[in-house]
Amino acid sequence: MQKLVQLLEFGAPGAKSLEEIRQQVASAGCSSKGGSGKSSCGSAAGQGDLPPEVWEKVKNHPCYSEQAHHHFARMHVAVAPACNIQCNYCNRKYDCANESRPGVVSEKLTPEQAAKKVLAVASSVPQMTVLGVAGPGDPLANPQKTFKTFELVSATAPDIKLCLSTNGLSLPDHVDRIQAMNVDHVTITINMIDPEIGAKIYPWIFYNHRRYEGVEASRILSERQLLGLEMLTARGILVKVNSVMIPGVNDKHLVEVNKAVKSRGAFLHNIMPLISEPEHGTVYGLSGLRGPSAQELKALQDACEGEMNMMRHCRQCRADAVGLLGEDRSDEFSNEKVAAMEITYDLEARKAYQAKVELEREAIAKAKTAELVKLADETSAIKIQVAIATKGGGRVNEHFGHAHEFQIYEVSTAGAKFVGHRRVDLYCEGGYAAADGAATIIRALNDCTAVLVAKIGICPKDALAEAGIEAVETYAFEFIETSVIAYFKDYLQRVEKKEINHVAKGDADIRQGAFTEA
Ligand code: CLF
Ligand code: SF4
Repeated sequence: MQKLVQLLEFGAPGAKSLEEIRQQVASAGCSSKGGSGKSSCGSAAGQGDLPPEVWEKVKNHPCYSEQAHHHFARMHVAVAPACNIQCNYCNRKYDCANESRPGVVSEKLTPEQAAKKVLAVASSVPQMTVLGVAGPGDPLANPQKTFKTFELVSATAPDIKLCLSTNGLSLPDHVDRIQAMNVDHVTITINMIDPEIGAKIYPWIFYNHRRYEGVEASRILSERQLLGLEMLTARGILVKVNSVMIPGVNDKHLVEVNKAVKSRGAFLHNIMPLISEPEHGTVYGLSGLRGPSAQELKALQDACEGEMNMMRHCRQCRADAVGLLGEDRSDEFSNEKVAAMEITYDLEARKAYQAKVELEREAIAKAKTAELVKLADETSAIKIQVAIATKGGGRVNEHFGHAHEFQIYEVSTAGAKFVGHRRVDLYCEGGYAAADGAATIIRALNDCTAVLVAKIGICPKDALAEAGIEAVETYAFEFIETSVIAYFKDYLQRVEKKEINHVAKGDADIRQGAFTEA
């Protein structure tokens, strides 16, 4: 293992890319003794924008740092099945919608199973830096299981950050324990501060051994959420607030929620789109309430951004998600597979991987600054959105046909900014183009001027061009933000020379429905 540490720290011939390093750590980390023998088991603020002690807490957390989400992964363990409230966007046979997309949890875990799974993942996925408990119910409605899991993990894998997500009803009762367990990151889902609006979201809560309904239930919930938020921030614990944007119910009200949570010290606000389909069996799904469009969501996030940092890279993960945000490797770590693994937890190798990522991030920041200088003389008021096919690492490195999602950047003469992502169905299924593949992707990217890809075939390229989206391979394997800025500079020049017309784009779809097999 010493050799591996040296390799990670100093590089070695033929093993220079992070991808190669990841693979080497994976193959050295753990193995499966399954029947087939050994197998692999495996926000926009940056360093200068935050106080050093805060940067230390967020720099490797994929949800709290937009930069980090290109490089670092999280995992959830489904140890918390019960819930103490009912949300109209949740059907308990699906994941908690506070922190997840609607897909069933494959397996519920005991704390002991969860701790073993964490070690297995950490041993083979060096990018995994955060353990979150996010359901499938509410972690603090299952405090014994949640805290036992944290206790076991911090004893065996002390470098892993602990994170939890709660509806907040029980939060004030557990703040001291959260602090004592060094849980530095807590998410509270706050969808309203007005109980009248709350009554349209929460039919009931169960509190102090009794059930409350209507406005009274939401008044208690809101008071407990805001009290919990104040108690956490007073202790220096970073709090992210998640809000589900429910058109016609709380969409306009969320600006008020944003002000209220900011004034109480929340670090980050994550406004997520309602996911609502009849097949989910939720009250909203069955009543036909729709989720917001991409531009409706963005307009609300933009309206709140002057107030505080907005998270725009949330993937509404499953309560048993494993991997980079946007990928799901939970299948590789089922109870059965984890039980058969030989686990070697190598803290030094993990640290070395993280140090290597730091160097890559510095290179990305330097390249971005250099590219931005080239825009210094531009005065155009044009602003466009560019979609990126990426599989991580902050590079344009995914083929169009293999992309499960596209990252969306807004770019103007002020620079490039991550503004969201779009989940899509794969264009290529088993080597063949999906029947309606290009059409659904075009609907998801309809507000974008271009898509930057590692590679794309002629058919989808032509279909995109017909829809007014330029597919560009020029920046294959380059850094994303540098590429977006370079593309924009070129775009402005072509508009100026009248080679192309700048056209304002329309709205786009946010993918609804369950991604149970992403
Ligand atoms: Fe999990 Fe949530 Fe912690 Fe992240 S997820 S408990 S803060 S480690 Fe992240 Fe997933 Fe969005 Fe949650 S992308 S659903 S915000
Ligand atoms: Fe569902 Fe989570 Fe709401 Fe509980 S808090 S009802 S699990 S979305």
